Amino acid sequence: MRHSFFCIDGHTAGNPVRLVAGGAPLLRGASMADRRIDFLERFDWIRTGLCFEPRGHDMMSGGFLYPPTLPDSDIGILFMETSGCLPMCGHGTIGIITFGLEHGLIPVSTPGKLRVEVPAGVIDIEYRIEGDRVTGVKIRNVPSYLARRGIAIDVPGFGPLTLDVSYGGNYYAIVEPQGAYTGLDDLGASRIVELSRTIRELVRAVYEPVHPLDPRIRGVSHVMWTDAPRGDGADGRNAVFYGERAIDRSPCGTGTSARLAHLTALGRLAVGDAFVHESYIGSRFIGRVEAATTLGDAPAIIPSIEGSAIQTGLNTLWIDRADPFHAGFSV
Ligand code: PYC
Repeated sequence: MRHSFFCIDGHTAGNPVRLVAGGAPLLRGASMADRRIDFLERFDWIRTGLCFEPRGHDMMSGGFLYPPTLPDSDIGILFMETSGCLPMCGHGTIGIITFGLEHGLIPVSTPGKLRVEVPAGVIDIEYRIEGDRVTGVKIRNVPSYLARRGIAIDVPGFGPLTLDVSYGGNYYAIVEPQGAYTGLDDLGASRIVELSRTIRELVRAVYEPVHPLDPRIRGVSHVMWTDAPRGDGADGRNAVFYGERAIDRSPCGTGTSARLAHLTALGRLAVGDAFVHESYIGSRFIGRVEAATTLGDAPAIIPSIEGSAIQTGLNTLWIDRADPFHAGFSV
C-alpha cells in the first residue's frame, strides 16, 4: 500500500523544515500534548519514513498543522524530526508558520498575529508580510528556565566538563568554553557530534530534568556548545546537537530560549535585553528576554526568538509498504 504525503519543503536559517500539508493522520487527544503521544504510538512510521533516508537525512525536521484544541488558539502544530516529536521546535515553528501562511493553510483572525498550540504549551506569533512572502516570524515562546547548574562529568578522551541544563521547550545541556573545550572551530563538526552523543549519555546517567507542569516532557535531548560570535552584531554563537548525528544549521529556537533563561539566571542578561544568536553556519536569530515569570516553583523567563524561512520546493513523497526502506534508515 502506498501512502502519499504532500510536503512543502524549505529551511529556517539553513535548517530543514518539511511541512506535511497533505496526508497527516487524524489524531486522538484532548490537547496537542496528548496528540503528540497518540502520533508516536500509532503513526511514528510517518515520521521515520519522512525524516530518515532515503526521503530525508540526519538534520530533517518539520511537522503538521492541526486544528487547535483550545478555543483561543488559531492553529496547532505537531513537530517531527529524526529524534522524535519534540514538545516545541523554534526553527520548525518559523518555517511551518511561514509556509502555512504563504499557502493559505492557516486561518488568520488578527492579521500579523497568531496563537499557536504546540505540545509544550501555547506560543504567540507576530509575523511580517511583504507581497506574497512572510519575511519575519517572532515567537513568544513557552516559559523557559535554568533547571540545574554545575553537572560535572568526565568525557573519555576529552576531559572533565561542567555543564548546566536549561529548558526552552526542550532540555539542553549547555557547554561553555572551559578546559579542553576552547571553541567550536577548534573542535570541528564531526568531533562535536561524537562528543555530544557521549556527553548526552553521561548527563542522562546522572540527571533527568522533568518539566514542572508536564512530566511527559523530560530528559536532556540536545547539547549546546557555546562560543563567541564570529560576525559583527551578534552576541554569541552555538552548535546544537540533536538526534544522533545532527548539528542544527539554525541558531536553534528552543536552544536560544534555553540559553536566554540560562544567561538570565546567571545575571548576564536581564528582562528587555536582546541576544543575537549565531548558528554554526553563521545564520542568526534575534532572541530577547521578554518577561520574568515562574514555572511551577522555578524562576523562569518568557523568551522570544525571531527569524525567517524560505521555501525550497513542493515535494510529493510516497511511503510504500513494498519498499524495504519504507520506515527509513540511518547509517
Ligand atoms: O529550533 O528549536 C529549534 C530546534 C530544535 C531542534 C532543532 N532545532
